[in-house]
Amino acid sequence: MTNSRIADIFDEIADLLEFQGSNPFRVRAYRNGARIIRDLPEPITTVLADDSRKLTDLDGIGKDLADKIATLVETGELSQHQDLLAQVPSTVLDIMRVPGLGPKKAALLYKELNIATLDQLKAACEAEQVRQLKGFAAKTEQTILHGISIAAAANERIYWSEADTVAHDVREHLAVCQSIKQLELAGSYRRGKETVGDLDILVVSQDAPAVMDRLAEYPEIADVIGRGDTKMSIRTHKGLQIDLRVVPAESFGAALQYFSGSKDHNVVVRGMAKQRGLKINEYGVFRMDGEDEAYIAGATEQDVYATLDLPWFPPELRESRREFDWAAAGELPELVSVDDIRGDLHMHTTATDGRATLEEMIAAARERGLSYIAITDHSKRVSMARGLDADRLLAQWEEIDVLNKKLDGEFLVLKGIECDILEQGGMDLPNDVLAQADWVLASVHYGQQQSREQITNRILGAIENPSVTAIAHPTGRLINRREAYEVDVDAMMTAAAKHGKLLELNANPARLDLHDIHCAAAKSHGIPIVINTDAHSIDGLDCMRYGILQARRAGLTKQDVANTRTWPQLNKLIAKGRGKP
Ligand code: DGT
Ligand code: CA
Ligand code: CA
Ligand code: ZN
Repeated sequence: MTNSRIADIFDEIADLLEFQGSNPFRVRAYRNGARIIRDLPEPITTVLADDSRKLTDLDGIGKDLADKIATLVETGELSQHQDLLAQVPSTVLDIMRVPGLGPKKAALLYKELNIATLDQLKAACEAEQVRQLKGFAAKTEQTILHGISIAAAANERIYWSEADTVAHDVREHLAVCQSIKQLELAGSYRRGKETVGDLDILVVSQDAPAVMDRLAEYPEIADVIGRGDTKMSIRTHKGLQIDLRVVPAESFGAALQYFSGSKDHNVVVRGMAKQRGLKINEYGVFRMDGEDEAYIAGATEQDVYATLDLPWFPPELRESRREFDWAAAGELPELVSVDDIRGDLHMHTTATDGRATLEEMIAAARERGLSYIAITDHSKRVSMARGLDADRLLAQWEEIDVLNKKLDGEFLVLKGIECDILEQGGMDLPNDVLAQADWVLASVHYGQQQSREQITNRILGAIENPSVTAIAHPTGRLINRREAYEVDVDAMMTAAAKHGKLLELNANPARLDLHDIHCAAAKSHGIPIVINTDAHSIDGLDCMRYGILQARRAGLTKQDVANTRTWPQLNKLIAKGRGKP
């Protein structure tokens, strides 16, 4: 049982207890437990399997929690959890997860209006019954209705980063199967799409039953959806479907090409094949020879594409956007990769809402092979995160000066800030302070419900400010949770190009903002993109690769991404926008 599965069960117990109106301390104990387990750097099963170690030696894990974890790992369930699930209608859990609702509000809806399913909730909102409850308003009904549609979508698609965890896990599980000659993940996962509907696994093996038997033993399996001679579908506890297909070696490339998609990309490929009297399917490329079909390729993707005089396409480009035009012109871009990145220009420390200190972030960034970072804690408007006022910021910069001296050119820490763009417009810190920074990100965190005109004007104001270097997470979307705010993206880009400002691709897997299509638009405006992790912890620095995938989907090259440059080169790039010659 994985750490994340254990954490999910504890969170669910907390939700169910809260729904029942249990003692808040008990609720909090489970929530804390969930957080601790989710953040553990190693699988908890490793600790359990090691006789020389005890769970209670881990930070924050007491006797009670340790017993429950041991029971969960040993038996796969916890009686408390089962009891609670028996007491509370399972559909109520869906209601708690609607954005804007939670266990408490769900309890009220259940008690007062007898609402136990999403359909009932939707109907009650539409009948304007919900607004009559204490703590609910007419506007809440709109929010709930919107939330229901988001929750429905979120149920169907998970973040790429989550799919990646499962992909590695299941790959490792299957690896012991001796008959597997090749294994590849296909589908939207391979294309690096920001959300994934299901995982598609392709295997070369002479012994399909053995591979399927092994998949059937996957510890995270909830049920087998279907099983045939060469294909099988399962569902995990988290509700993720995994499709497995076993193919012969001579079809592997064709199957990989077919099941990597996208569907639109493949429609074009098949059309081109037809024009040449060829047929392409998941088994190979075939030439029609009278009544017969002759196999001409299929072992590798390169072979398949070569029959159409096409180059091999990086999976991230296979969306039938511009890849075929690029190929025809011989101009397939050489996509940026994570190794090209030299600096990370958005991260937080314990000075505000980060969990690691300045020194810890520096050490972690060096370990990851970066040569410079910008420390960009929040400004004071973000009071929840104890945002910095001018004095605290200047003090942090003095600390950075000292550290840079010690680093002696081995590594560079830039004096930065993530400065809020205020609701009424203007920046949250005085210009004479911002002007002393090496790097200034401007962000919209508050007033996201404002009109398109208001938000756009606020962002344009920041772009025109000579102290600002880049706009962070420019559209404010949170995948599966919140739509982008109403910003006129084209006006933002026109202004950014004019004033020499950069736009961020925030690599947090829930943000990926700007997204691929906007990144491609920025490129055509001539705006360099800066890919930042927005790390709030050491692990957060590892999000860079999610941003890279999104950038690759946009067709960005090393040249298009500002932080592939050395700091002196990058500093030169932003100097124009900062009014410095
Ligand atoms: P997802 O799972 O919704 O995130 O998206 P995909 O792209 O992984 O879609 P999926 O899992 O339904 O199928 C994987 C690939 O297999 C898909 O990208 C293209 C191919 N494929 C699946 N079904 C069809 C089909 O009916 N026709 C064609 N041409 N291709 C298909
Ligand atoms: Ca899929
Ligand atoms: Ca599938
Ligand atoms: Zn940030």
